[in-house]
Amino acid sequence: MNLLVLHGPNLNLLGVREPGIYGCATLESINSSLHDLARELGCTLSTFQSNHEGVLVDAIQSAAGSADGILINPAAYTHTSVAIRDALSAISLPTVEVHLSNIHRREEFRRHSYIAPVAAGQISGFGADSYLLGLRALFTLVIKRLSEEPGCGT
Ligand code: CA2
Repeated sequence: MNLLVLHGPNLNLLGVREPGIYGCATLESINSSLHDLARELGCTLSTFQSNHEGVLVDAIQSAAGSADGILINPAAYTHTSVAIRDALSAISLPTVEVHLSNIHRREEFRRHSYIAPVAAGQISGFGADSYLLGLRALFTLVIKRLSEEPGCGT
């Protein structure tokens, strides 16, 4: 199983600015913990960060042929991007949305996610652990999907 982790804009600044909201973990340390967990679960993982909407759309489209599921923190694009939502909807791979902060406890504009309706679920508010919980959720989802495929025993 090959899973893709996508990080949206400004998440490259993690651990450098605003530790009060987003914690002290850097993007590198989050990716490293995700790789450790993937090894434990027995799957492979690719991680990618971009500050650009179209680049994230390209990465999602490319995942159609190479990944079994997507873990995504769309960051600010969560609240604005029909393009990312449409890309996820088009490829229809199992997707889990994660956020470091609890987006429902913050400003009103963060409560709406364009991504949530095309994701299997959303994990929000557990800091860097949101990613690890999200990876476990995605892994379980993909295992279930693969075992439900016709010709696989059902
Ligand atoms: O809580 C999350 O994970 C967010 O996706 C983070 C986004 C925010 O727009 C979403 O509403 C919730 C912002 C990511 C910006 O990351 C920074 C990290 C360090 C310093 C400044 C920004």
